[in-house]
Amino acid sequence: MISNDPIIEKTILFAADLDDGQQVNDNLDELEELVKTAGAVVVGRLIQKKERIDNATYLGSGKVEELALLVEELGATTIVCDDELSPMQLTNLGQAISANVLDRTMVILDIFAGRANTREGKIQVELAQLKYRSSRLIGMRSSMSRLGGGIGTRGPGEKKLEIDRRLIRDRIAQLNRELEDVKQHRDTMRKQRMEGKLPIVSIVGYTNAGKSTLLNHLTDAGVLEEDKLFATLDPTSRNLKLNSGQEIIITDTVGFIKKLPHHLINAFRSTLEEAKYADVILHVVDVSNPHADEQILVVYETLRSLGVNDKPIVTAMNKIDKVDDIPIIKDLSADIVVSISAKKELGFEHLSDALTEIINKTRKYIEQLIPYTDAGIISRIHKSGTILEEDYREDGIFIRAYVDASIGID
Ligand SMILES: Nc1nc2c(ncn2[C@@H]2O[C@H](COP(=O)(O)OP(=O)(O)OP(=O)(O)O)[C@@H](O)[C@H]2O)c(=O)[nH]1
Ligand SMILES: [Mg+2]
Repeated sequence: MISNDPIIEKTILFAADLDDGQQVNDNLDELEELVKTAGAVVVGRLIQKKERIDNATYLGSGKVEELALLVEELGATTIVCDDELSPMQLTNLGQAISANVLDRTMVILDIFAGRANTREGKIQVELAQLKYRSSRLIGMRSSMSRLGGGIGTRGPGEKKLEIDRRLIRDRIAQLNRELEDVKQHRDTMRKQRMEGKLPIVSIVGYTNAGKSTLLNHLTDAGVLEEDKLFATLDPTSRNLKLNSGQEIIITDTVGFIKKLPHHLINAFRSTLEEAKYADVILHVVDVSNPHADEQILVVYETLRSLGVNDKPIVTAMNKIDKVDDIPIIKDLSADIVVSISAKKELGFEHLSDALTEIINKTRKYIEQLIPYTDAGIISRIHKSGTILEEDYREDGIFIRAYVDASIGID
């Protein structure tokens, strides 16, 4: 796999503040978490209030000089921009400042590259990296020819870029073919899961909200949970029996974040779309995070952009053990909201009841006597339904239950 270039060490974060309601300092807090997760330290920040982004250098020329001085003063080796930089901005900043120039997307790609475990995850990350890189190469080429390229760069430089681009194109094609293979395998598994008729609950939420912790404490999934962003990349599914006896399949997958790079969304589409095949969305929110409200919005925006609409939603306000008073956080899209602590296993009963209630809404209610000869139906009701009452009588079993609409009884 092509590594995402430089090793990040001492970094300075920078961003333009366009006064457009974006909380730039908060965004930089999050960028700092990302940079730390990628294994580097942040030694400084620089924010410029601006009306608009400078096409050539992102910051204005005075600020670029200031940043160059800051880099020297603090001995920084890398600068990271909170927004995606264009190829021209990358080149120009790289020339003006003696440090590696990165942007938020590159940092996220770098984290993903370090986290991918499965074949699918690895292919997806490499694809995203290559696509990001090839768009930079193409841009770099045009900006270079505009500049005339300088002595010695133009001829061989262009040729090398041509070769790079062809290699990248070939590799992208090969990866796409491999991904197609893996996807088919996954589609088959998904189909089997859906044919199993067990309701599928998909855990979604902002990165670090506690999704994997919840899955681990509900089942014994053994998914990596860490106080780092994007601890989980690969989807994990487990069977879980709710208090009502109802069995479900519950899935944990990659978390969402503000400004999730679109190359990553495209490459990870099949993973992110896991929620599309769910009967119920379980939305985990970290109530101890001061930006919980905004994170909720980001989650719903991302779900919408993935085409996940109109699913019943249970929201679990998580980490209540970490706060003295549970803050008032509204999730207007949720059908049911419960408060939990995944880590301390608080509120699990309410969560289980909420899931049962929601699942039952997607099912039909039956109240009837089923002859013993219909053993197939009886066992399917046991497996996938919620039984409210069961009475073994002479001529059959009298059952009151919620069952999947496709079970052949009226
Ligand atoms: N105090 C407290 N900490 C929690 C709780 N739930 C999760 N955490 C912590 O929050 C951090 C993130 O948890 P994860 O389960 O890895 O979060 P995630 O949503 O899976 O994150 P990504 O996979 O990175 O998207 C870990 O350090 C957990 O121990 C909770 O209920 N209370
Ligand atoms: Mg996780």
